Amino acid sequence: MKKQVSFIHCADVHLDAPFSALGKENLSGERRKDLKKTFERITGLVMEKDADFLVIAGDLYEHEYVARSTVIWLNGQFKRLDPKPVIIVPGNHDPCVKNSWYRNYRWSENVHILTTENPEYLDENLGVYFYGIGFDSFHQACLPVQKPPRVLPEMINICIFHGTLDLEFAQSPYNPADSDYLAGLGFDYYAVGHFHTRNEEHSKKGIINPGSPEPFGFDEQGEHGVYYVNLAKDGELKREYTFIKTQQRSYHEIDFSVDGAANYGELLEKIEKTLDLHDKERDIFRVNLTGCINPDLHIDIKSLAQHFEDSCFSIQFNDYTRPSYDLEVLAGEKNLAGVFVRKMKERMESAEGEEKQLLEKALYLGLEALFEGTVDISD
Ligand SMILES: [Mn+2]
Repeated sequence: MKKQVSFIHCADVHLDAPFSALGKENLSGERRKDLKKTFERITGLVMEKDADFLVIAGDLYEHEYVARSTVIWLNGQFKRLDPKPVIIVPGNHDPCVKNSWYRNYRWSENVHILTTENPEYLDENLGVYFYGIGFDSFHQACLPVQKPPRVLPEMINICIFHGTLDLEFAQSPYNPADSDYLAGLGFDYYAVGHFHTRNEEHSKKGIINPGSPEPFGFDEQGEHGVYYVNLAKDGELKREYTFIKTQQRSYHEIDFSVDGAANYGELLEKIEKTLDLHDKERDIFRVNLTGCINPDLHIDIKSLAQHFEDSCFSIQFNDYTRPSYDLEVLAGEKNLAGVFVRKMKERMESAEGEEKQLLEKALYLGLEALFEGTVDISD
């Protein structure tokens, strides 16, 4: 007896996520369109590879934000795959609560939603047994109590799990499980979802997390995509998996030293050159300005952002620069600035960590106030 199947495994699409961190409403709207394009790419991959089915391991949409029009569009995507099955396990952002779209919408016939009440789906045609461990509420501090799996040796057995793997989450656990426990259940493949960074660490046990197919912030800068998986059972199991990048845009956080910029024009030019190393019109940037700056050269991060607004999809600046005062010289002076610098240096010497940083900031703001008569603390 020989069994062989191929499928696409995705998770954490988060359709209609608000992207509130992007600020501007038009940008967050663009990002929501990106998510749809990404999902179209995923269903496109199922067709292109002529895969047998699509597995979605939770957080397909955001229950609190998803629009009816998006649900209708999503069902259209599923219909496009018909008769190839789509197997869904609800995550903590799209849990199978009472008013869930999973319960209250007439989905295309090829869609199978595995819930706590009904965690199994046996596809006789394909010879695959599916078992899901997901969410029927927004938070589950331990695994749901549900019908235990029955792994069928003559079938290919796939477990779809949305939750936290191998982590001590003392304060905020979401379906916590350890990889040895999962592996012990005896499935041939574990389609995991929840963390947005891809993880193949336990691939030898058949446990894979593709991460989100689209990144959602500056803490998700690596490659984002899905897995194309091949499982073959001929006495023994053969597992093959390939990562496929699907993201529309990337996030870049860049530390940029202003050292050596003599004037504003030169500063703009240097930033421009750094940005030119990337796809400015496509990607999302956060530029952290560091280093010492000539006190005459004021940095206004709002007008900087405005300057680059038209040539970049999204850009924001943080100002971590310090004015280049000569503290040694100032401390030797017999005036108010001299006394201030000496006192602050004394306090900084006995301080540590965050307090020290705060005192340093206070020192520079104090000097600015003394020399300029005014301080800009709007940011
Ligand atoms: Mn999740």
